[in-house]
Amino acid sequence: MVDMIQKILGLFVFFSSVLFSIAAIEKPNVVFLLVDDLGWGDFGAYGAKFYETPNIDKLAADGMLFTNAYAACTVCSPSRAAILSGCYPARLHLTDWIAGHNQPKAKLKIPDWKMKIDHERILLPEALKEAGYTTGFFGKWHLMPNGQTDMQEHLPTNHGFDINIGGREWGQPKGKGKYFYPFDMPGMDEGKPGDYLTDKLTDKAIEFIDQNANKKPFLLYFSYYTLHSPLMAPANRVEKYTKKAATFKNEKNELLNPVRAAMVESLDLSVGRLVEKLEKMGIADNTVIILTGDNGGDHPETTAGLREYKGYSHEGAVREPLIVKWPGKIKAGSTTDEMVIGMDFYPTILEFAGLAAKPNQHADGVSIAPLLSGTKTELDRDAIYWHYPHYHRTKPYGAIRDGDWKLIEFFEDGKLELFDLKNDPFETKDLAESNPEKAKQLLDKIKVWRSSVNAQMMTPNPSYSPASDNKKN
Ligand SMILES: [Ca+2]
Repeated sequence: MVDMIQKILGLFVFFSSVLFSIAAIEKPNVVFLLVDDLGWGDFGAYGAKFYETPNIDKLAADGMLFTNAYAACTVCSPSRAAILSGCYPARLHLTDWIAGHNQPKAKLKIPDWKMKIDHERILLPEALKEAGYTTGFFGKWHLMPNGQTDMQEHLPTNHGFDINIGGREWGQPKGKGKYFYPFDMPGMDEGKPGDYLTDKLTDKAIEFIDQNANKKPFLLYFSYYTLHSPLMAPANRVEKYTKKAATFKNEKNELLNPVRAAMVESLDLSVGRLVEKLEKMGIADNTVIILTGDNGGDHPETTAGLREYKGYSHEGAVREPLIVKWPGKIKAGSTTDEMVIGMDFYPTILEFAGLAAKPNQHADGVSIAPLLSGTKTELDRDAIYWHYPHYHRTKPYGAIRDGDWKLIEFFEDGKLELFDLKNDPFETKDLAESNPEKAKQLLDKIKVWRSSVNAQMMTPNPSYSPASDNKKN
């Protein structure tokens, strides 16, 4: 009898573990790593020689590296909103960094845009939470209507995250010590002078993995404050790069800033610690890691030669590193040139978790899961778009990338720039005049798209003062 009970119990444990592992396979953990102001040339895997990123390079060697991954905007908030909502910033009417720029004398008036994501939108963490995930947010949020009465209704915990460590209205660390303790951020009170923000957020993320590894599947959304200004890093890490810069042969015109290099190294150490933790907990094989950035590096020498950088209208502002690792599911060391964009993560992650989309979820993304699994080499999409009805370093503009072609339309004067990115990746030859048919075809497509997402347009500014045109935007 005892034997029988033991056998039944044994069978029960066996089947439970089978069921558990099936459930675990069906719904992987997701570690989404979003780096702030990440240049296309900032990682070794993307050609950096001055910056050292062994852990990130290992991630690429173990997973898939994308050469045509894009942010949905050239600045922080819209790009972040696109990832979380799966919608173009133009559709959300959230088209500039919060709280944005105001140019009262400029030629065009900016639309009445939103400094928040509407609660009717079901965001990625909400969709995953409903499907049984535990959702943790760490780091920079920057999606709250700064100074408005409903600001506190738009914290990460109001948009589907179970916990929020570090997220508030800020677009950069603004606590007393900025990147060093004291941080003045939610859940970040403990510490001592000298503690470094990237390291401390990583401690918190590792605690989260500890607490959740053997429970429900989890979404760990780690939105690094780094590499945004102000550039600050621990002295010992800076010293290494100060020495390196003294003798470095800068053949590729990299930014030899030892502090920024130390920030990149701190990021790399963080990624290494997270990967190690997943392995230690025995959940690495059931965890997808996605690493990308929210917009281009904040310096022309961070883009591996791509034209311009954060806040501008060319490739250096929006092309991002993207690495995805899922052992056993994604071929190690694979690469793809297929173009992907921020909105794609939402449907991709839903597909990983075996979830179908519901109303009010993502509207503009395409799942890149078939690229990652190797079942397809091309996505069923011909073009991606940008819409920036604001003044920044750039004049207001819209853009399309359609295959190898890229068209930029500047709203003030209708000027068009056309580039063949395959033959001219650094956008040096404007072909708009020599190929007006292609320019017109792409402009027509932009107009149709703008209408389809109900994009807000600029209007003539009655207070326009031509003298203001010479001012730096
Ligand atoms: Ca940013």
